[in-house]
Amino acid sequence: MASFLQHARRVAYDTRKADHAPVRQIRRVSRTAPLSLFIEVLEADGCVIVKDFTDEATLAKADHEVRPHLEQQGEGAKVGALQGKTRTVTRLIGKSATVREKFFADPLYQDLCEHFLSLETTHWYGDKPLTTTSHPLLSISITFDIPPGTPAQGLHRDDKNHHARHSHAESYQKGRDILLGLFVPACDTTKANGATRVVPGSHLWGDEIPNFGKDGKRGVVDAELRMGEAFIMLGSLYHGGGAYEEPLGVPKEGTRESRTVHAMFSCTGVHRQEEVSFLSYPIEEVKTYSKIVQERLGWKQSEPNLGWVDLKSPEFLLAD
Ligand SMILES: O=C(O)CCC(=O)C(=O)O
Ligand SMILES: [Fe+2]
Repeated sequence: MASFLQHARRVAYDTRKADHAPVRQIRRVSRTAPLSLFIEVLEADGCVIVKDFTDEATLAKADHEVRPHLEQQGEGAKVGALQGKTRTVTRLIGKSATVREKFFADPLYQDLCEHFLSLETTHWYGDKPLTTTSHPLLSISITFDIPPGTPAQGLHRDDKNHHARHSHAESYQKGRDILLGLFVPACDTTKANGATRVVPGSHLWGDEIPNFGKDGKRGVVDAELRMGEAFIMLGSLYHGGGAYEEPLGVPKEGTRESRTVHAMFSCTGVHRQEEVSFLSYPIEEVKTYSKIVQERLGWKQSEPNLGWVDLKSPEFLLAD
């Protein structure tokens, strides 16, 4: 297995072989598989599909909570990779208890965040060592809803927001990434309706101009997802929303035709969150959230000495 992976890596990432790099598929793994398999696939490919992440009833609940916010939206934002067509629901985990407690708080996703993003460091007070751990934070939660007539996004890395720098690597080194994303589709996503385009293996590329070939498709795979599946990717993976060129004539009853995906990104506990959680989620609402969500929003200090109030971890403010 290991040598097969090494070979596949060499073939897929050799940017000098410009024209015939094989397109790898995104691997699908069942949530009953050991965590180590998810880690192995993420390290090798930069992304993985969880086959049985959730179910239709849970997706229907999330849809019920999110859809009214979506339907209120007119023009989409023009910022970052967004080009004005994509409708969004920001501060998503405050608007949907289901997205928050069933998707974002999912133990598999959180375990992977802990593995890839937590930081453990030993430092010295004189000759006394102290080892501390900083746990991940939610960076942003947002629904991306693209209607027919949406062009493909330019392929990009989401850790651009944190000015991340990358050097070419033959194999994965823990600590390389500062973001881990979770995409939960609210409909089946296909090439025709703008499934996210991803470049498996590109998390090991450096910062030089990426080579997607003359046609811009080299190494690019459509992350076609069935409802109930989820897509997890490292923040250094090249990706972008796909094109939804023509209406397919398949809107759900009472809704506009669109491709809807709920996305959540976690960052390390020492990076700045994309959405300012303390201003996005009022304290009275945070008190009703599960403990893991409170912690991931920053209501627990990052050891040592970050995120304090009066030199104390802020969760005492949630106590009454
Ligand atoms: O809509 C998508 O599939 C991805 C959107 C995205 O990557 C972005 O806006 O940064
Ligand atoms: Fe992105």
